[in-house]
Amino acid sequence: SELRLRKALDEKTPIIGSWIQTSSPTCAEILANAGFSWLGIDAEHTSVGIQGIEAIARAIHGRDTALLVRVSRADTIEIRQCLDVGAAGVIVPMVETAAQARMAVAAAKYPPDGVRGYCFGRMNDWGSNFDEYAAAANNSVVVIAMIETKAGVENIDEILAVPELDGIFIGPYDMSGSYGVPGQTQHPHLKKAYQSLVDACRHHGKVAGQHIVNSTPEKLSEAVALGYTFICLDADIILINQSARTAMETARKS
Ligand code: 3PY
Ligand code: MG
Repeated sequence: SELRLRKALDEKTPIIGSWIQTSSPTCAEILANAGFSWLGIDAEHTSVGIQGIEAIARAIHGRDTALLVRVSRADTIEIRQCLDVGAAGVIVPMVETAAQARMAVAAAKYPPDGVRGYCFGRMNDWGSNFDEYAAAANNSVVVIAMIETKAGVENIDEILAVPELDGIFIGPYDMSGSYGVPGQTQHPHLKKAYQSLVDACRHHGKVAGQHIVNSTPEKLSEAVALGYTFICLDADIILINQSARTAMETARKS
Protein backbone atom coordinates (compact mmCIF):
# COMPACT_ATOMS: atom_id res chain seq x y z
CA SER A 1 0.00 0.00 0.00
CA GLU A 2 2.84 2.40 0.86
CA LEU A 3 4.45 1.32 -2.39
CA ARG A 4 1.38 2.15 -4.46
CA LEU A 5 1.25 5.59 -2.87
CA ARG A 6 4.97 6.20 -3.39
CA LYS A 7 4.77 5.02 -7.02
CA ALA A 8 1.80 7.26 -7.77
CA LEU A 9 3.50 10.23 -6.15
CA ASP A 10 6.71 9.60 -8.09
CA GLU A 11 4.89 9.17 -11.40
CA LYS A 12 2.44 12.02 -10.75
CA THR A 13 -0.51 9.88 -11.73
CA PRO A 14 -3.77 10.94 -10.08
CA ILE A 15 -4.27 9.12 -6.81
CA ILE A 16 -7.59 9.30 -4.98
CA GLY A 17 -7.93 9.27 -1.22
CA SER A 18 -10.42 10.32 1.41
CA TRP A 19 -10.39 11.97 4.82
CA ILE A 20 -11.09 10.57 8.27
CA GLN A 21 -12.41 12.67 11.13
CA THR A 22 -13.75 9.99 13.45
CA SER A 23 -11.74 7.42 15.38
CA SER A 24 -13.94 4.57 14.12
CA PRO A 25 -11.86 1.69 12.77
CA THR A 26 -15.09 0.39 11.20
CA CYS A 27 -15.61 3.54 9.12
CA ALA A 28 -11.93 3.48 8.09
CA GLU A 29 -12.25 -0.17 7.07
CA ILE A 30 -15.30 0.62 4.94
CA LEU A 31 -13.41 3.43 3.19
CA ALA A 32 -10.38 1.19 2.61
CA ASN A 33 -12.58 -1.58 1.22
CA ALA A 34 -14.25 0.96 -1.07
CA GLY A 35 -10.86 1.24 -2.79
CA PHE A 36 -9.39 4.59 -1.82
CA SER A 37 -5.64 4.60 -2.41
CA TRP A 38 -4.97 6.59 0.71
CA LEU A 39 -6.83 7.81 3.77
CA GLY A 40 -5.81 10.91 5.68
CA ILE A 41 -6.71 11.01 9.37
CA ASP A 42 -7.22 14.56 10.58
CA ALA A 43 -5.37 14.82 13.89
CA GLU A 44 -5.20 18.61 13.71
CA HIS A 45 -8.88 19.40 14.11
CA THR A 46 -10.44 16.28 15.64
CA SER A 47 -10.38 14.14 18.77
CA VAL A 48 -8.72 11.23 16.93
CA GLY A 49 -5.59 10.73 19.02
CA ILE A 50 -2.64 8.42 18.61
CA GLN A 51 -4.58 5.40 19.93
CA GLY A 52 -7.29 6.06 17.35
CA ILE A 53 -4.65 6.32 14.64
CA GLU A 54 -3.16 2.98 15.72
CA ALA A 55 -6.60 1.31 15.76
CA ILE A 56 -7.32 2.60 12.26
CA ALA A 57 -3.91 1.46 11.03
CA ARG A 58 -4.79 -2.05 12.26
CA ALA A 59 -8.27 -1.92 10.74
CA ILE A 60 -6.99 -1.20 7.24
CA HIS A 61 -3.84 -3.34 7.45
CA GLY A 62 -3.32 -5.51 4.39
CA ARG A 63 -5.53 -3.39 2.13
CA ASP A 64 -4.05 -1.50 -0.77
CA THR A 65 -4.71 1.74 1.11
CA ALA A 66 -1.93 3.87 2.57
CA LEU A 67 -2.58 5.69 5.81
CA LEU A 68 -1.55 9.34 6.14
CA VAL A 69 -2.04 11.59 9.15
CA ARG A 70 -2.63 15.31 9.03
CA VAL A 71 -0.70 16.09 12.22
CA SER A 72 -1.24 19.24 14.28
CA ARG A 73 2.19 20.72 13.47
CA ALA A 74 5.77 19.86 12.55
CA ASP A 75 6.48 18.29 15.94
CA THR A 76 9.16 15.58 16.00
CA ILE A 77 7.43 13.48 18.67
CA GLU A 78 3.93 13.68 17.18
CA ILE A 79 5.23 12.82 13.72
CA ARG A 80 7.33 9.85 14.85
CA GLN A 81 4.42 8.45 16.90
CA CYS A 82 2.17 8.50 13.83
CA LEU A 83 4.80 6.76 11.71
CA ASP A 84 5.62 4.26 14.47
CA VAL A 85 1.98 3.08 14.73
CA GLY A 86 1.95 2.49 10.99
CA ALA A 87 1.20 5.68 9.08
CA ALA A 88 2.84 5.79 5.65
CA GLY A 89 3.37 9.52 5.92
CA VAL A 90 2.24 12.85 7.26
CA ILE A 91 0.49 15.96 6.00
CA VAL A 92 1.81 18.97 7.92
CA PRO A 93 -0.47 22.01 8.23
CA MET A 94 0.36 25.70 7.90
CA VAL A 95 3.75 25.41 6.20
CA GLU A 96 4.87 28.91 5.24
CA THR A 97 8.66 28.71 4.91
CA ALA A 98 11.38 26.35 3.73
CA ALA A 99 12.61 26.14 7.34
CA GLN A 100 9.21 24.75 8.41
CA ALA A 101 9.20 22.30 5.51
CA ARG A 102 12.70 21.15 6.50
CA MET A 103 11.53 20.61 10.10
CA ALA A 104 8.63 18.48 8.88
CA VAL A 105 10.89 16.38 6.70
CA ALA A 106 13.54 16.01 9.43
CA ALA A 107 10.92 14.77 11.90
CA ALA A 108 9.87 12.03 9.47
CA LYS A 109 13.32 10.75 8.46
CA TYR A 110 15.95 8.74 10.32
CA PRO A 111 19.53 10.08 10.53
CA PRO A 112 21.42 11.24 8.56
CA ASP A 113 18.42 12.76 6.67
CA GLY A 114 16.55 13.75 9.83
CA VAL A 115 16.02 13.27 13.53
CA ARG A 116 13.38 10.53 13.72
CA GLY A 117 14.10 8.19 16.65
CA TYR A 118 14.29 4.40 16.36
CA CYS A 119 12.06 1.98 18.24
CA PHE A 120 10.35 -1.38 18.03
CA GLY A 121 6.84 -0.55 16.88
CA ARG A 122 3.87 -1.55 14.74
CA MET A 123 5.63 -0.21 11.65
CA ASN A 124 8.49 -2.71 11.92
CA ASP A 125 6.40 -5.63 13.22
CA TRP A 126 7.47 -4.94 16.79
CA GLY A 127 11.13 -5.18 15.92
CA SER A 128 10.98 -8.33 13.74
CA ASN A 129 11.46 -6.17 10.69
CA PHE A 130 13.70 -3.55 12.27
CA ASP A 131 16.59 -3.48 9.77
CA GLU A 132 14.45 -3.76 6.63
CA TYR A 133 12.10 -1.03 7.77
CA ALA A 134 14.91 1.30 8.85
CA ALA A 135 16.64 0.84 5.49
CA ALA A 136 13.52 1.58 3.46
CA ALA A 137 11.71 4.17 5.58
CA ASN A 138 13.48 7.35 4.51
CA ASN A 139 12.54 6.57 0.95
CA SER A 140 9.02 5.34 1.52
CA VAL A 141 7.73 7.76 4.17
CA VAL A 142 5.70 10.53 2.55
CA VAL A 143 5.79 14.16 3.69
CA ILE A 144 3.25 16.62 2.31
CA ALA A 145 3.16 20.29 3.31
CA MET A 146 -0.17 22.06 3.58
CA ILE A 147 -0.15 25.46 1.95
CA GLU A 148 -2.99 27.44 3.45
CA THR A 149 -1.76 31.00 3.87
CA LYS A 150 -0.68 33.87 1.65
CA ALA A 151 2.85 33.54 3.09
CA GLY A 152 2.93 29.89 2.03
CA VAL A 153 1.91 30.87 -1.51
CA GLU A 154 4.54 33.62 -1.66
CA ASN A 155 7.29 31.25 -0.45
CA ILE A 156 6.22 28.24 -2.53
CA ASP A 157 9.45 28.04 -4.55
CA GLU A 158 11.72 27.80 -1.50
CA ILE A 159 9.29 25.35 0.16
CA LEU A 160 9.22 23.02 -2.87
CA ALA A 161 13.02 23.25 -3.14
CA VAL A 162 13.28 21.16 0.06
CA PRO A 163 14.40 17.90 -1.58
CA GLU A 164 12.59 15.27 0.50
CA LEU A 165 9.26 17.08 0.48
CA ASP A 166 6.87 15.09 -1.73
CA GLY A 167 4.42 17.83 -2.48
CA ILE A 168 1.70 20.06 -1.16
CA PHE A 169 -1.93 19.92 -0.15
CA ILE A 170 -3.99 23.07 -0.31
CA GLY A 171 -6.13 24.19 2.66
CA PRO A 172 -8.79 26.34 0.96
CA TYR A 173 -10.63 27.42 4.10
CA ASP A 174 -7.63 28.72 5.99
CA MET A 175 -6.35 30.18 2.73
CA SER A 176 -9.56 32.18 2.31
CA GLY A 177 -9.10 33.59 5.81
CA SER A 178 -5.49 34.46 5.10
CA TYR A 179 -6.50 36.31 1.91
CA GLY A 180 -9.14 38.30 3.79
CA VAL A 181 -12.11 36.61 2.10
CA PRO A 182 -13.14 34.07 4.76
CA GLY A 183 -15.18 31.19 3.38
CA GLN A 184 -14.85 32.34 -0.24
CA THR A 185 -12.69 29.43 -1.30
CA GLN A 186 -13.42 30.06 -4.98
CA HIS A 187 -12.67 33.79 -4.87
CA PRO A 188 -10.67 34.84 -7.99
CA HIS A 189 -7.64 35.73 -5.84
CA LEU A 190 -7.66 32.26 -4.36
CA LYS A 191 -8.12 30.54 -7.70
CA LYS A 192 -5.09 32.45 -8.96
CA ALA A 193 -3.11 31.40 -5.87
CA TYR A 194 -4.13 27.73 -6.33
CA GLN A 195 -3.03 27.76 -9.95
CA SER A 196 0.33 29.32 -9.05
CA LEU A 197 0.82 26.48 -6.53
CA VAL A 198 -0.02 23.80 -9.09
CA ASP A 199 2.33 25.41 -11.62
CA ALA A 200 5.12 25.60 -9.03
CA CYS A 201 4.64 21.91 -8.21
CA ARG A 202 4.85 20.98 -11.87
CA HIS A 203 8.04 23.04 -12.18
CA HIS A 204 9.63 21.33 -9.14
CA GLY A 205 8.38 17.84 -10.04
CA LYS A 206 6.22 17.56 -6.91
CA VAL A 207 2.57 16.63 -6.42
CA ALA A 208 -0.20 19.12 -5.83
CA GLY A 209 -3.15 18.03 -3.74
CA GLN A 210 -6.65 19.32 -3.24
CA HIS A 211 -9.59 18.35 -1.07
CA ILE A 212 -12.83 18.05 -3.03
CA VAL A 213 -15.79 18.45 -0.71
CA ASN A 214 -19.28 17.28 -1.72
CA SER A 215 -17.56 15.66 -4.67
CA THR A 216 -19.10 15.30 -8.11
CA PRO A 217 -17.61 13.78 -11.28
CA GLU A 218 -17.36 17.34 -12.69
CA LYS A 219 -15.38 18.65 -9.72
CA LEU A 220 -13.04 15.66 -9.97
CA SER A 221 -12.38 16.04 -13.71
CA GLU A 222 -11.82 19.74 -13.21
CA ALA A 223 -9.21 19.07 -10.51
CA VAL A 224 -7.39 16.56 -12.70
CA ALA A 225 -7.50 18.96 -15.67
CA LEU A 226 -6.02 21.72 -13.49
CA GLY A 227 -3.05 19.47 -12.69
CA TYR A 228 -3.86 18.06 -9.25
CA THR A 229 -2.68 14.48 -8.77
CA PHE A 230 -3.04 14.03 -5.01
CA ILE A 231 -6.79 14.20 -4.62
CA CYS A 232 -8.92 13.84 -1.53
CA LEU A 233 -12.63 13.09 -1.99
CA ASP A 234 -14.93 14.08 0.85
CA ALA A 235 -14.53 12.56 4.33
CA ASP A 236 -16.10 9.87 6.52
CA ILE A 237 -18.33 12.45 8.19
CA ILE A 238 -19.42 14.01 4.89
CA LEU A 239 -20.25 10.67 3.28
CA ILE A 240 -22.29 9.44 6.25
CA ASN A 241 -23.97 12.82 6.69
CA GLN A 242 -25.03 12.95 3.03
CA SER A 243 -26.28 9.36 2.96
CA ALA A 244 -28.19 9.75 6.21
CA ARG A 245 -29.91 12.92 5.08
CA THR A 246 -30.73 11.48 1.66
CA ALA A 247 -32.19 8.37 3.29
CA MET A 248 -34.36 10.45 5.64
CA GLU A 249 -35.51 12.75 2.83
CA THR A 250 -36.55 9.73 0.82
CA ALA A 251 -38.33 8.25 3.84
CA ARG A 252 -40.23 11.48 4.49
CA LYS A 253 -41.43 11.59 0.89
CA SER A 254 -42.69 8.00 0.87
C1 3PY B 1 -8.31 24.14 5.23
O1 3PY B 1 -9.07 24.34 4.29
O2 3PY B 1 -7.78 25.03 5.89
C2 3PY B 1 -7.98 22.77 5.59
O3 3PY B 1 -7.13 22.57 6.41
C3 3PY B 1 -8.74 21.69 4.90
O4 3PY B 1 -8.39 20.44 5.31
MG1 MG C 1 -6.50 24.25 7.52
